[in-house]
Formats: sequence, C-alpha cells, structure tokens
Amino acid sequence: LVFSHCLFAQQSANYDESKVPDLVIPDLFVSFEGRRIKSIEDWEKIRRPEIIQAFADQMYGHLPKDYDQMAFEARFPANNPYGNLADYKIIELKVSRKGNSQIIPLHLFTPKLQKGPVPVVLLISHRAVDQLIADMEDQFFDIQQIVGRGYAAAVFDVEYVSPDDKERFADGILKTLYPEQMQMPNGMRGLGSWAWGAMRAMDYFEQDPMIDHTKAAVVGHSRGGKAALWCGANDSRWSVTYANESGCGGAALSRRKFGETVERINTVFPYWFTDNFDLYNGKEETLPFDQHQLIASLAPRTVYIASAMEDLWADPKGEYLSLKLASTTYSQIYGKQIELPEEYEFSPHFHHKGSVGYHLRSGKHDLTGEDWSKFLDFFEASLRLFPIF
Ligand code: GTR
Repeated sequence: LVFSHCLFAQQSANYDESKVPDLVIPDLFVSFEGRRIKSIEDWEKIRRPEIIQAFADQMYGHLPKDYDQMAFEARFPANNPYGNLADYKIIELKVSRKGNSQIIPLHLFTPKLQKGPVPVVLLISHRAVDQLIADMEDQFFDIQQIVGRGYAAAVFDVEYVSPDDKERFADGILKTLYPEQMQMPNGMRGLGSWAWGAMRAMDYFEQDPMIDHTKAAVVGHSRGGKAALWCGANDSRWSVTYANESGCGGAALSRRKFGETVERINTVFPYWFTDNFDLYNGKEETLPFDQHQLIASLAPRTVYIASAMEDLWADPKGEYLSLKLASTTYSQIYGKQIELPEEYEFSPHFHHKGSVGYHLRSGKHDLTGEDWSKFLDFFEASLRLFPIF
C-alpha cells in the first residue's frame, strides 16, 4: 500500500520549474526577534540554538539526550566477508533508562593493518544491514572502499532503534526508553530516533582506542540523510555530516514544493516527523524556517551534500540552492573560503575549498560506489587541508 501510494505521489508531483512559487526564504542572519546576526558569538549564542529549537518544535521533535546507563559488549562474527581487509566486530550497545533497556547492534569494520586510531564513517541504514554486509557487490555501504582507504566503517540498522514502518515505528526506543515522547506534539518520532541512535554510536566511538572520534562522519542516504542532518545539527561531536539525496525533509528547500512536498511526506510517512509538522501541509511558506537553516546550523563543522540529476523526487536543484544559501554562514560568519558551482549544473567533481562539499552526479536515486568515492576524496582532502576542521 505504501509503495503504490508513493508511486502515485511521485507521478502527480510538480516537476515543472515554471510552477515553483516565488521564494521568500527566511533570512539566516536575522533572529526570530528581528535582531541582525553579525558575529560568531551572535550566531552561536542566539541564532543557531533558536534554529535548532524551532526545527525540534515544528519538525523533527525533541531529541532526548538523557539515559541512565550504556554498556558495550563486543561479538566477533565467524563470518567476515572482508576478512583480508578488515577486522569485524558487532558491538551491542545496551542503553538503559528508568529500568528498561534497548540493544542496538553496531557493526564495525576497522582496517586490518592500521596501528593508530583511524577516522570513522557511520552509515545510518534503513536497508537490512546483514544483507548489505553479505553482498560484496552492493556498494550502498561500500565497506571495501571505505576500509581500503584507511577509514573505519560502521553501520547500524534503524530497525533496532525505531523500525521504519508506520505500524511498528514505536516498537523500539519510543516504547522502551522514551515513552513520554509519544504523548508530546513536539516529541521525537522515527527520524529523530535514528539521529539518537547515531549519537549512541558516537558514545561508543569515544571510548574505542581504534577510533579517532574527532574525525568522524555521520552519513545517510535519502531518509537516512534527513536523519544524518538532524543528528549532525544536534551533536557537535561529528566533524563531518554527509547527506546523500536527502530531498524533502533533508537538504532540499521545502518552499519550492518541487517533487516531494511536506503534505506528501507527512501522508505517506506520518511516523517520521513530529505531529506539529502536519500544520505545514500545503503551507510550506508558513514554516518559520527552511532547510538551508538546518544545514547552516552545522557550521563551522564540515558538511557534504550530494544529489543525482534524475532524482527529481528529491529536488536536486532545491538541495543545491539550500546548500548555497547555507554556505553563507561558513563564509560570512566564520570567514571560510567556499567553492561551489555558480549555478545548478552537472558537477561530477567534489568541491573541497573550505568546509562545504558538493557533488551532483548523473543517474538515479541511490547511494553508489561513485558517491562514496567522491565523498571520501573530499573527506581525505579536508583532513589534509584542514586537519582540525
Ligand atoms: C521515498 C521518500 C523520500 C525518501 C526515499 C528514500 O519514498 O518519499 O522522502 O526518503 O523514499 O528514503 O529512499
């Protein structure tokens, strides 16, 4: 049912640039109270916190950061398809709160011959992780490339945090750890829970001597990219955030109503966002923010946005425009050098001047080996050129 509903939505969406409304985009540098934001201090004390607060209230829901205890237990699977390249362990993250607990398996591959701590890439996966790992041809989680280039590759399946399912989404941390969230119109739902899960993976990285948690990227594709952005915005321990084809509710500007719209996403995936987000169905122009503000809230930490030309449902042009607007925070507030294409156009090469990266590849909606290779080129260049970001 969801699938056919989705197809219908995709076919009847607007893909005509001439029908995109005239955009009145909220100014990044004017606070909700009308104050001009000029300095790093204004940005960090006033603007960034109020932006994140507004996204929490109206869209992704509040992200509870408290829990009572977390324990880690490692298992070493006998079957490691990447055995010549990497050591493989599954860490069971056991998080407890108010007498209940949730176990989240975190799969971690570390380069075999590496001695010192290595940078890490975490994928938030809505695809079955066991299959991603077993199928060495599948590059959605390109373990060979990531580990081959000297990074640790980590992934968890959102199923163990909040199942990606309209009926079952609460059968995870929303039941075991944070039941009160379900009563709140601005409570956490699916995407917020996935962001929370990635933060727990970071709690683990912080204490694994094999991992350099100061060089850590949180990565997601599409719905996972939406969660990655929300995670990066809320948790400054991530030095890099990479959202691949994250579209509506991710990097793309909502006000363009191109491809997927707020109403469509709230109808087909009512469990992704907080209840308040329904208020904006068909009324994107009344949102107190747009998605460029979410990207901007990552500054000065590194952000990478990638799109695919045929992925019109995710509005690749809206993602580009959003990143371009957001990059002014990096340049005007933090004085960083930014290099982005002048116009929305095919940009097969990554751009790495400063802390903002981008590519637009040909082809369809997917996370591919090509995407990983561009992103890892960028990550590598960032580490070399800006070792402390
Ligand atoms: C679509 C959904 C998008 C995107 C995508 C995906 O059906 O409308 O927002 O999240 O799924 O995750 O691949």
